[in-house]
Amino acid sequence: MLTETIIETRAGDWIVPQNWARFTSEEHRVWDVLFARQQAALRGRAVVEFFQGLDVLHLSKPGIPDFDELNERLFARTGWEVVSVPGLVPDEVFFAHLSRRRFPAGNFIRGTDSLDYIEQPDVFHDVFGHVPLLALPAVADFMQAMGEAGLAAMEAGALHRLARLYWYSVEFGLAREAGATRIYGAGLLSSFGESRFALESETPRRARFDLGRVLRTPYRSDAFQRDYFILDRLDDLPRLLDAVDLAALYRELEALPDLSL
Ligand code: HBI
Ligand code: FE
Repeated sequence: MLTETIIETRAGDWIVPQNWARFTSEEHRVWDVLFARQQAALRGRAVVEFFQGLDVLHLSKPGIPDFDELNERLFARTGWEVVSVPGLVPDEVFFAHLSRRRFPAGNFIRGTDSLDYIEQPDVFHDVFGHVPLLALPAVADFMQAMGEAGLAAMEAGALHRLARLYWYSVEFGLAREAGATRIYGAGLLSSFGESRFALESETPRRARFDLGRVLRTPYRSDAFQRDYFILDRLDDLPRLLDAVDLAALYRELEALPDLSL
């Protein structure tokens, strides 16, 4: 236990070397299968900026991306870089990284036997789902603001609220684009089944994005969402938190019940 604690303290930022050379051809093949399948599934479903991000970051190159190569392009565009982590990291570590334009990405990939379900965010969810839109200034700015808002929410004992905002935008967000509803959330971009479900199923509720409502809507992390929120446009993201006193809003919402799932 002591050794673990010492290691954790020394690696307080939980960053581990990606050690890209160790990936096997089998692991690279899993990435290629997931990439080809998801790119086809997202045609006409993802915001166009997602495909532009894949392009400018050369993510169509076969195999698991080498973060050193990826970071040269990503950093040049928006000052973001991907750092390699062994899985879910503690909230305070996660949001601290975001606040410094560092995106924690898994240093492993799911097995061929579990292409459609992952316990922990792997390199496909993190890099295919989250990173392409980090090449877009509006999203790059919003993600850094989310890091800062996450740290402030923890201070205010309101992380569960901020986590909902993160969940219904960064992970499962929808946005209007060219007269249609499109996906921009990483959890949807990287999910074969839910990328269709979110746009086409009759089951979930889809509402125009409203910050107060999002902060009052619980979510589940083990099933498709029951609620999706739609931005009028993706470019509204960096202004979502403008002129909002989140701490005051958290206090106000304490007096109100959660909205039913
Ligand atoms: N750690 N590696 C990693 N990736 C995440 O997406 C992540 C995390 N730790 C905390 C966290 N997400 C959540 O608290 C946010 O989803 C709100
Ligand atoms: Fe994620």
